[in-house]
Amino acid sequence: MWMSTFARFALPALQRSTSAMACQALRACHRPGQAAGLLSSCLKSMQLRGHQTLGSASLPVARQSVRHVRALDEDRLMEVEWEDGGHSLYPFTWLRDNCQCPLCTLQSAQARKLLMSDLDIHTGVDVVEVTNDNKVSIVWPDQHTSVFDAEWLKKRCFSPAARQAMQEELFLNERYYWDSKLRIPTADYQEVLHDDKAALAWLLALRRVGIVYLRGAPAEQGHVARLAERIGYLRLTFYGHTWQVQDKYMANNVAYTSGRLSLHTDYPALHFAPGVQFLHCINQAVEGGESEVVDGFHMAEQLQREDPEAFRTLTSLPVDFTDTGTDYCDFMLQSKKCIIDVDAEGRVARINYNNATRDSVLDLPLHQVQPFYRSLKAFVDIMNRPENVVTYSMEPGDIVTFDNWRLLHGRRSYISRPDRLRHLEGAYLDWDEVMSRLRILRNSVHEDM
Ligand code: OGA
Ligand code: NM2
Ligand code: ZN
Ligand code: ZN
Repeated sequence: MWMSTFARFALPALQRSTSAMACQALRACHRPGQAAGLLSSCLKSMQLRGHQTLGSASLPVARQSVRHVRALDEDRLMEVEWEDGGHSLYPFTWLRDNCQCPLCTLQSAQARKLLMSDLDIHTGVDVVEVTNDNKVSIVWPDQHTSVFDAEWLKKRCFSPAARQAMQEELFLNERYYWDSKLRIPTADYQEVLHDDKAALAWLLALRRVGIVYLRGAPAEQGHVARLAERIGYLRLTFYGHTWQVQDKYMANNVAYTSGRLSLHTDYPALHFAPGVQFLHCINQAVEGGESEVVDGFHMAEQLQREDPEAFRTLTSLPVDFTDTGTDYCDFMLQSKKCIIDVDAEGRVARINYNNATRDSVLDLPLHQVQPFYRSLKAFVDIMNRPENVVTYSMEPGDIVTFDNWRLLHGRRSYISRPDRLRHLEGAYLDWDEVMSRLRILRNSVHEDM
């Protein structure tokens, strides 16, 4: 079932564009657990944001042939003319720095051996030529020789379009923004564990959509750790390697009560908050306990449009967060974070907000206190709009996996009975490890095709 779905929708997509569409293999459901169409249909209701590089970004580079090379000595650039008529320029300094020979590169680690102290950043070249096997050869003034593969060079072309395509291939920063109409991409837990194509589709959708639902896990502890091992390793925090969300006596966190959790990101009290979160439902409450999620990037963009002043405030004022207690060991955390982080281009990059751990210490001059509250209220009002919130109810055996730098999540209050205590097991990972596994899976799935 999985294979046929995948073969029809994802494999051709993977051949064309690795990142964009493998996630179509995932089934998508309005409420996880209901049968529904493919992710492609849910994507129709979403808006594609970020770099618009879908077509070119992840195209495997076609066989590249070099027609001609020449040195532009004046500008200290090498110009490559490609068979398809295109041109690329490479600075001499960069070429010398990235010589791939065994003296300059430790091939077993694909790491640079050449030291900066041995790099002449004003070097010229003696000879540049195309070799018989279509590589580019450079002889440097000291007679050291570098040989560059055509495809290797093409991927590293300095044109804005090529750089953008390479960055998208490496980081997959293109996202689908969504609202309450999202049909959460859903996959089978066992398939994700045992099938590389299923695992790749899972991680691609986790990156692009920010949330993927997995069904079919046994309703017992240990499976968020098993899932983390599928990727690499989990992120240890003061709440342990994995943690048990239950109504606890003398709870050290509001999550460990039966109360409502308003929409939040986990752990803003850590300066480096966990990038990815897994929550596995082992037992659901008799009443209540439903889950809620919001696309924080989408809602922050709405705030920017509708209330630029509030957006400016929340992207510029650092807020104190605090968390004190004992769990894995005793802890006393303090952090300072803007509630909305933007990247160098001003795009929303991360949300840091948990009302429970926002500190009573508020390091602001008096006159900024009321404007801060007004801005936070505007943020929360947009976040809570019914058209932004996706609600679902987890059943035993379900695992939700989501981007904790992007999504806000919450739960309704619940009533447990002693014979049916609500119990979720959670774990954190970081995006570096998840992206690492995603790139490896993408390469191995490609090789199999
Ligand atoms: C948490 C949390 C969700 C839930 O523990 O931080 O968000 O459904 N839990 O209990
Ligand atoms: N838990 C669920 O920011 C937070 O305190 C989130 C973390 C206790 C591990 C809750
Ligand atoms: Zn060399
Ligand atoms: Zn949480």
